[in-house]
Amino acid sequence: MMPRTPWRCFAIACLLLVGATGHAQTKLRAWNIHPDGYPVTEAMKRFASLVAQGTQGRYQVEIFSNATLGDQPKAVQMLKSGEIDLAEFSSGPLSDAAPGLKALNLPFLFTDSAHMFKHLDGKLGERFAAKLQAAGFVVLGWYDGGGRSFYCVNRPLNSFKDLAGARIRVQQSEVYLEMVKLLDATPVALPFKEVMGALEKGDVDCAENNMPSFESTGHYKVAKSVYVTNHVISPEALVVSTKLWASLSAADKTAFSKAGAESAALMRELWNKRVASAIETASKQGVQFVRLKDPAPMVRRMSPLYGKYMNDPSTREELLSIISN
Ligand code: BDP
Repeated sequence: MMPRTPWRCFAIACLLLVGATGHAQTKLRAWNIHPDGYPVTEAMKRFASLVAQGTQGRYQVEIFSNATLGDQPKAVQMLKSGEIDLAEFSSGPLSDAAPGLKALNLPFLFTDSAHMFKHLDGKLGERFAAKLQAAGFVVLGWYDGGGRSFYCVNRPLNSFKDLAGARIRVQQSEVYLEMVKLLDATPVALPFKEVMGALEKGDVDCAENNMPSFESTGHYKVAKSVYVTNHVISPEALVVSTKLWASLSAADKTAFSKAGAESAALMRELWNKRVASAIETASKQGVQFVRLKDPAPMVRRMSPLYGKYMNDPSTREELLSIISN
């Protein structure tokens, strides 16, 4: 009988593993910025279990939540280069890697999430997905980033003019930086996880986000005035790297796509409940919500942005089809 050298033991272990499942297992690394219980995280968990089911356990998705693998702009680059396999991104930072997506960040473009999904679930979504694929990202589901609003520490907000002179945290994303400048305020691009500290220390006066993030980050504990502008109805996307996608068989691609679509449906359902509970939590803690009644003056203030992106050949066509529908 042959002696059991270490390499032989290893080879036998591999054979046993493959024998037990019928095939080898591939582990995939998924990046996520949100905590447990957040709609994005829960939908990604559903995606992971559907992928495992649909590929008979050959693909196992491990979710790294809370941006433990790095902040969003860094993760966008990591996914593009295939260093991570999967992620859920906001269209803000994603548009820096795929400039055609900048159209989606324009203020007051969509009236609400239903209007946004009418486009993203149709032809326009396919066009954006093609642009993303050319940049290294394969879209498996459009998630809801809801309406984003401004909120400040020690600064009552009754009009967008009250934001003038404030230092406002934004995502690292061109349109967001330009939008805040047009409000006569100073944009400060900071990673999501650093915003709470910056608000507490007074490094920034204000920030802007959707209500679930306003609540999950604890920003509502220090920023007590919210101006409900819903200035950007922001899409988010569950994406895999083109490198991973190219390595999948046709049947596995179908399993991944199905899992993506189902996870997006779950996400959107959880989202609406979370918006309501976030507003309730913040209200109970004394947060004052003032609604923007007439968006027209703020829209007029943003007009240089519309001019710029209508003249940009990478965003013009998409903008035209959203505006005309
Ligand atoms: C949240 C998005 C997340 C962004 C974050 C931000 O879900 O992807 O990173 O806003 O403002 O709503 O950075």
